[in-house]
Amino acid sequence: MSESLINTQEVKDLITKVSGMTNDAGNPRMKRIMQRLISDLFRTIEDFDVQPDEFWSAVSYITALGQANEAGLLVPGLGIETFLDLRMDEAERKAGIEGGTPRTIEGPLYVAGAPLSKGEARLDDGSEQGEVLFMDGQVRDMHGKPVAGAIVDVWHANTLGGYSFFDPSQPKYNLRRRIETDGEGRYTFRSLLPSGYCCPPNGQTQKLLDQLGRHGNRPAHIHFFVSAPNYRQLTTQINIDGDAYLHDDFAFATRDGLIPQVRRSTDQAAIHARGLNAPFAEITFDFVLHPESAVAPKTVVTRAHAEAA
Ligand code: MBD
Ligand code: FE
Repeated sequence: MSESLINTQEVKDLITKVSGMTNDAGNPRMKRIMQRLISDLFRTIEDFDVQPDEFWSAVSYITALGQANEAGLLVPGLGIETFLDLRMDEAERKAGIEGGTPRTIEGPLYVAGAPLSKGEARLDDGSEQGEVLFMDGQVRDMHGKPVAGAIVDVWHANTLGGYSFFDPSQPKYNLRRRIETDGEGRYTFRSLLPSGYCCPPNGQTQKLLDQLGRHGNRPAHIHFFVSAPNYRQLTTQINIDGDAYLHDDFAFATRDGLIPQVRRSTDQAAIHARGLNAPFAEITFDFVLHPESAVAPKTVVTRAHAEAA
């Protein structure tokens, strides 16, 4: 090809008009971003000589992705949610905020409004069999001072890797709770060890991952929002050590400092003391929060969330 089409005046004028640059209405920031996005798209089409059939298959893909409610699944799969985390980390470093518990992505499967209890909770209702997990820990500030009254909002998958609400076979708010820390900043809960998540095998996200030669698996993990007045909200996850996908997460959420030891209890006396009849797992994990800051970006992200009906 001789000359670049996107450098011609005709196409430059087209992009200028498309992005509303020739009018005084609308949103100036949106116009500039759209101008960049459209330019980059045109450049990509030209550089790769994208054929109309290929282009229209991409349009169909986006349509199907939205219809399947998988946009929020493709985003972490393409590393975009991790990139947003890295940007937040960088902004915090520039604001002098370092250390504390690392953040990692929220993912698409949070449901707002889970039952709230003080100090402790049980996340499962006993209807599912699996390895019992007891998890506990303390919420502290950067000086090691306990944060009483913090809210630990926890959610995770069941033993099949499914999340309640999105998996309608599970009870309402199954494996989802909000726990308020006690006077010493402590929380504790009983649940079942989750399994890893796998993208719907016939879904739109997996369809694109297939084209990239990638799997759609996440290692077993447990999600948390940890919040308290005057502290920066922490969005994070812990991974269950030993999972085959621990360092091969399709959503790129595994981080150093978020892989606590899993203690296995096989001692009969300990099993009976817990009222159980099989070995169980225990995890202790503390959350360290930063004080709220006027010079760093806000940590409470506005994002559409489901709420169980
Ligand atoms: C999950 O459970 C999850 O946490 C993410 C980020 C993506 C898909 C499923
Ligand atoms: Fe998850």
